[in-house]
Amino acid sequence: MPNTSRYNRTRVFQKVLVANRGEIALRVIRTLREMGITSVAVYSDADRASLHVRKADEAAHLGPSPSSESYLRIDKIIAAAQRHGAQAIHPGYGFLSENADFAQACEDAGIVFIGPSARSIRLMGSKTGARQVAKDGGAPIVPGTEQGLTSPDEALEFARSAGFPVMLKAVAGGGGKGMRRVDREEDLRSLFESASSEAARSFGDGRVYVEKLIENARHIEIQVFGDHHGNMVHLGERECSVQRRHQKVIEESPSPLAARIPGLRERMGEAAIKAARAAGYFNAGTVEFLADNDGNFYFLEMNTRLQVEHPVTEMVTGLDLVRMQLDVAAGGVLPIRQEDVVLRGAAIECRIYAEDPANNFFPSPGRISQLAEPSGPGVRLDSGVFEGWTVPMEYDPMLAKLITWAGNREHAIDRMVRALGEYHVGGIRANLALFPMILNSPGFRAGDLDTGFLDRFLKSGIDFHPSPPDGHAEIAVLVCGAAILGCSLLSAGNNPTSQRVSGTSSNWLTIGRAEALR
Ligand code: MV4
Repeated sequence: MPNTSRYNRTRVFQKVLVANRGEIALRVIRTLREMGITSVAVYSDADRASLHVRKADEAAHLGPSPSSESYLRIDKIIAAAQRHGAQAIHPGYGFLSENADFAQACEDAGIVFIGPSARSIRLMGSKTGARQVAKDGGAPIVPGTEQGLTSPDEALEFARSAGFPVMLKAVAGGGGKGMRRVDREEDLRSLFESASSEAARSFGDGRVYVEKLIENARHIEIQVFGDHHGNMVHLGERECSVQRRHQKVIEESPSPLAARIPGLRERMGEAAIKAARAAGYFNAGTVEFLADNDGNFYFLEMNTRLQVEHPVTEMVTGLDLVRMQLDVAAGGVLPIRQEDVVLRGAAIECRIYAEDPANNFFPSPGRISQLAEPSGPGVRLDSGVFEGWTVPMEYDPMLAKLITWAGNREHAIDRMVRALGEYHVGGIRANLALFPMILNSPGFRAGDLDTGFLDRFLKSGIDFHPSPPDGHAEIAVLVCGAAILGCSLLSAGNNPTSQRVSGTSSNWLTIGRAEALR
């Protein structure tokens, strides 16, 4: 019989192991169910009663709660896949998802790793290697060195010719670790040493390189997708500038900058494809850029996994990225060409963390005694929790992602504020109250974002909307909340007078403080 599948798969998976936990494990399990593929969950002691274990068809116990003894154990995960007869492993994000040795171990065991090749992961895992690959492929990179430096003198030589400020970065880096801004020549040596020793501690690799510092940039990333037959598309951009300490808080697609700069998406998309192609890339990947308001952009790094924020891309493209990952990993041809990719409307994602914004974002694990979840038009909730469940302290404190879609950005934001109003988490602290303040700030509404946006917002609140728009009196209360929240972060609770900036107090904060003192 002729193969009439438009995906033209050369093999089909009957059973797939999901090497992850929480909301992303559930996300993958849901698509497996839709595709008629049997799912195998894995879990640690702390996750015995977790949702991903309950929702999977089968489950394999890995070991004790620490990730190092469970979700990071390559040997145990491969053994579980073999025991259960899984033909493929989906790594999710975090844990082993960008571990080239894991991808290689899967291949060696005859199991399909649902992601790029071990070689692509390894190439992009070195930040200088990634810069080299991107540059050779023809993507613009930040001026800097493509090799690790052997001494601070080499950094000084670059800084003198390129001009200060510069950024020292770890070759093995990521997430801001081993990264130092250098403004003055006299600081370079000591900052070089501290960057190098932090890199050695964090990555077991103390090598450092240097780049020109790009000031007040946006973090915009391009979703790319390749198959094993040389086809590659990009699925537009995500604006991820709203972040704190290298942890993203709000993401959206399209980027407000793309509406202002005609052709930006196409130029960034083409650059992303060039970088990915140069790495021989296939499956889902994300190319990160720093971009300025003039439409200049520079390759930063490539994430060789499905990302936390992939749902905003799914909402505007109408695609299921996990289904595409599975089809492509099974040898299928990409179901779309570039001209088929259309971004429709706008989507926003808020990351809901078990942490207390009124108490310096202190983690707040514990039992969820009450849970009310939002729904309705244009609302998607990717959650890994349920009422009565205890959030373990061993792992990332992200509880859920709330995503809204609407015909345009303004409506998507309105919808997000509405959905957040339906959301209640009791028993533990969550960062829910933070979002309406950010979302309703004039800066966010105007799309005037850069990677310093959230820090400035949390610090001041003073710059934010002195005169709320007509008919939105409640925004004034939220503004006060931002000012108070900002001051409470600055004062770290030591200066009671500084918390009363506007003369009013915010109710949620008062309640939050009382509960925090219990
Ligand atoms: C930069 C930069 C400015 N100039 N590189 C932060 C984490 C790492 N992935 C790269 N990062 C940055 N690299 C140069 N040459 C500013 C940042 C940066 C940043 C980047 C993306 C998202 C958030 C950020 C927050 C602070 C700094």
